[in-house]
Formats: sequence, C-alpha cells, structure tokens
Amino acid sequence: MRILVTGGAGFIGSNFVRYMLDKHAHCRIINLDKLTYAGNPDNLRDIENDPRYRFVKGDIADVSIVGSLMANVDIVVNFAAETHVDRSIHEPGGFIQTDVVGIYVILEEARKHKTRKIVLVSTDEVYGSIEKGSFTEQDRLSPSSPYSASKAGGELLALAYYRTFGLPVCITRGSNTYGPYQYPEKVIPLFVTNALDDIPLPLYGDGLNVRDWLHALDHCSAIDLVLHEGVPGEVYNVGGGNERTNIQITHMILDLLNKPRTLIKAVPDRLGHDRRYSIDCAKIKRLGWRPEQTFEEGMRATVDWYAKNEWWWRKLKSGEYLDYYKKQYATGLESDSERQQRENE
Ligand code: NAD
Ligand code: TDX
Repeated sequence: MRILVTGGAGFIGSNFVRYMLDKHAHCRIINLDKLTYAGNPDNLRDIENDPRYRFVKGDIADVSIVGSLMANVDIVVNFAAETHVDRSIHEPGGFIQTDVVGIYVILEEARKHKTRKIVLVSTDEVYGSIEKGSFTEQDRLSPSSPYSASKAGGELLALAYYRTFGLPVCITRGSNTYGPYQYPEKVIPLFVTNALDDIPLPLYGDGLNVRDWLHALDHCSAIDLVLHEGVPGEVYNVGGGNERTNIQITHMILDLLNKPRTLIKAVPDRLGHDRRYSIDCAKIKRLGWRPEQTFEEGMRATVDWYAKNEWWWRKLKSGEYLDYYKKQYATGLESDSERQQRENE
C-alpha cells in the first residue's frame, strides 16, 4: 500500500502517518506538506528515519509536484488545508487557494494517474449549525465561515469528479478533534497552554456553543477504515459522541491542571459563530467503526501531554503566533485602563 498523505506535518495528518506506520507493517507513505505556520516537522521527529516514510516539501496546488508524486502511489489521503476559522475571517484568500484550488489539482492529477482511492478529510462544519438533532450525510450543506465554505467547495468538486468521471473519492466529515500535536491556536491546546502559563483563557461570547469532540486516534482509525472499505462517491460522518459546551471544556481543563476559574476571560464572540455541531454517525458505524477513547480519559491524557511537552509548544508561541494572537485577541483581553486609553486616543 503506497499512500500519498498531504498535510501530514499538521495535527491530524501527523497522528495519521504515525498510526498507519504502526498499524500496517507494509505501508509506505509519502508526506507532501507546504509547512505553513501549522506544519511542523517536530510532529514526526520520531519516525522521520523510518525507511517506509518520505517527506516532500510542497504545495497541493502545484500541479507538477502533485503529478510526479501521484505517479508512484495507489492512494491519496488529503489533510492539507488552511484550518483555523478565525484566520479565515481575517484572510479568506489562502483558504480558497488551498481548500478549493488545491483539491482541484489533486482530483485532476488523481484522474490522470488512475489513483485507486482518494480520501478527502473534511469537517462537520460544512453542515453549519443545528439547534436540535444531528445532521446525516444526506443533509444539505450550509457552511457559515470562509473556512467551512472552502471545505464544502472542495467536497462538492470531489463529488462532481465522482459523478462525471467515476473518480473513486470518499469524503469524511470529522467533528472537532483533540489530542497531541495540535497547533495552540485551537481552543483545547490554546487554553491548556495559557492555563499552564497562568494567562487568561479567552472564551468567546457566552461560552455555550456546543462542539462534538473526537480523539485524533479515533479520527485516524475512521479514515483508515474509509480508505479500505469506503464506497466510492460516499460521504461518512465521523464524530466522537462527546458534545460539550465550551465552558464545560474550559472548566475541565482548569480542573485537570488545578488552576483557578478566574483565568477565564469572556471576550467578544466570533463572527458568524455556529451555535452547535452535531452529526449522526450511523453510516460509518455500519462499516464497523467505533471510537475507542472515552472523553474523560482522552482529555486527561491530552492535557498531560501538553504539560509534559513544553519543548513542543513553547517555541510555537512566538513570532507569527504572537502577531496573530494580538490581532485576534488584543481588544478582548485589554484591561479597563488600556481600553480607556485606547478610546481617548
Ligand atoms: P493543521 O492546520 O494542523 O494542519 C494542516 C497541514 O496542512 C499543515 O501541516 C500545513 O503545513 C499543511 N498545508 C496547508 N496548506 C497546504 C498546501 N497548500 N499544500 C500542502 N500542505 C499544506 O490541520 P488539522 O487540524 O490537522 O486538520 C487536517 C484536516 O482535517 C484538514 O483538512 C481539516 O479541514 C480537517 N479537519 C480538522 C478537524 C480539527 O478539529 N482539527 C476536524 C475535522 C476535519
Ligand atoms: O480562543 C478561542 N475561544 C473560544 O471560545 C477559540 C480559538 C475558540 N473558542 C471557541 C470557538 C468554538 O466554539 O471554541 C470552539 C472551538 O473552536 P476552535 O478550536 O477554533 O474550533 P472550531 O472553530 O470548532 O473548528 C475546529 O473543528 C472543526 C477546527 O479548527 C476545524 O479545522 C475543524 O474542521
């Protein structure tokens, strides 16, 4: 099994590369990653000398590099994407370029090279928000952010390539994923690392938005299953079955770290903030998938991992990260006197 993994230097992609090499002795993986701010060679330090693994730095929107790699693999699993909703609100262009145009290049090259299977890793965010009940794969897409709209665009192209050309594409729609190696802009690693530093945890709005949490390894096992058993042209929801409000998540993190709730700072809400995500996962369960991690255990281990791996996250919280942090949170986190001063200027 020769697999091209794209975006394998990011959070879920790096967990997937490690998972596949552990689980399938004969699998060979090429990891194509542009190494954006979110791509981090440290995520795969432990396996970089494995003879079954090769890293290539490059862009999924680059036809020549994608074409040359595709000539030597049977399967493509795409993780490569711009992934942070807040960044997509500041600068949508890069999301459209990677999450739509990049997917188009992968589909075209897969068609030329007769790739056996293409798995696009997508998100439950493409459905938009749901007040009650859960979305099934038949429900219509109604994305709210430039991020989720771009992911929906990539998905629709892929399904059109299936219908028009018979390209064997499967799509997974995963829910909010947590675990080791997640860039500390996402809420769980952001709040854990801020709490470790005793600095405020910026909670958007009333903190009552609901997300369904899925452990990275359970997400990987679902993708592995779809890669082997998924029916071409089909979409599979992948959720952990752990719906929690953001305030519940925040309390859990503070309690696990023995930190005070006074660290929580309510900040202005995200624009277009989806209230609740919830997906029905009966379809992938019929293929035989079950999440194995309980949320309590998974969170305990995850918080512990960040506490023990400061070497990994400390250096990320500098440079570009701090510029972004200031842009995203400066107004929400300023003190009363700073606000007064700004208003007087
Ligand atoms: P991430 O931001 O941690 O990593 C993305 C990776 O893609 C990085 O290594 C980055 O360098 C690479 N990349 C970005 N643009 C690229 C390009 N043009 N060419 C090649 N590489 C490029 O993301 P993640 O959280 O690991 O998410 C992986 C995938 O899973 C994404 O497609 C995302 O939409 C999807 N997903 C994520 C979650 C979640 O909660 N994190 C949930 C559901 C689905
Ligand atoms: O500082 C914050 N404060 C806060 O209250 C941040 C960064 C987030 N939040 C809230 C917003 C969301 O309701 O926490 C929740 C989770 O936020 P994110 O970690 O940014 O994730 P989300 O926007 O739900 O999207 C994630 O899950 C689906 C990933 O970033 C996507 O790539 C994935 O598709």
